[in-house]
Amino acid sequence: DIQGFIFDLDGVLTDTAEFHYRAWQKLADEEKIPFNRQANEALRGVARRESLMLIVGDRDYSEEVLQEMMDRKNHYYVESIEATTPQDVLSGVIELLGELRQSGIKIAIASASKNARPVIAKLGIADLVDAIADGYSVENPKPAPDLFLYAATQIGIAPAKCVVVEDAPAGVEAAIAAGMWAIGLAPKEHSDRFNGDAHIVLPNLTGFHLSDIKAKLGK
Ligand code: B16
Ligand code: MG
Repeated sequence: DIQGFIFDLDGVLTDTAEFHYRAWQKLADEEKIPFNRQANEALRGVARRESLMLIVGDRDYSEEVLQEMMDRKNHYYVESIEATTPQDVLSGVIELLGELRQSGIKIAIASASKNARPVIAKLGIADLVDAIADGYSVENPKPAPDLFLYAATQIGIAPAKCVVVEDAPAGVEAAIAAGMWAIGLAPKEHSDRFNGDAHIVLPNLTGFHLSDIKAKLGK
């Protein structure tokens, strides 16, 4: 039976995925590197350095220049999350978190982002979860299972009893590698994003209940 829920942050609990995209786009434009919204799909949920490497491709930059680019992108991103408020929690999230807690389910947030804690604080949801794993928690980023396994340890629940909610292929891959159940969130036009790897694909968490998840997973 399901005893733990692990939520990704960007693109699941709030829409900062759009801010990450705009910050990378600005950097790419400044560096005259071709990049667009479609290319950004490959960066979804991917950690900062790995994202930059996907953008620069085989262009040869020194470590110092790469570092400066990551800092610049992060500066743009941090600026854009300044104005984040509890209003930015996505629809259905507060209801689901409340229902999970009432049912005695342990809850963690597991984000690849080094900015996860300030975002969670601004959203005002820190008290609704039992543990937070972020971009500082483990060394190997998603699609490695490490971050989710770390989160499961933090809430004291075996991986096989955890459900992960993700918007990124790299995140769903990480959840499967961790031996967990995976719910993938994607708009209808991108519902094939997870290549059939997610156990459940939903457009968003609006109106979704623990009982629906248990029924769909046969748990
Ligand atoms: P930072 P998630 C991920 O967060 C984002 O989806 C991804 O776009 C970002 O590059 C990554 O965090 C690292 O973020 O640069 O703030 O450390 O989806 O795992 O919550
Ligand atoms: Mg995400």
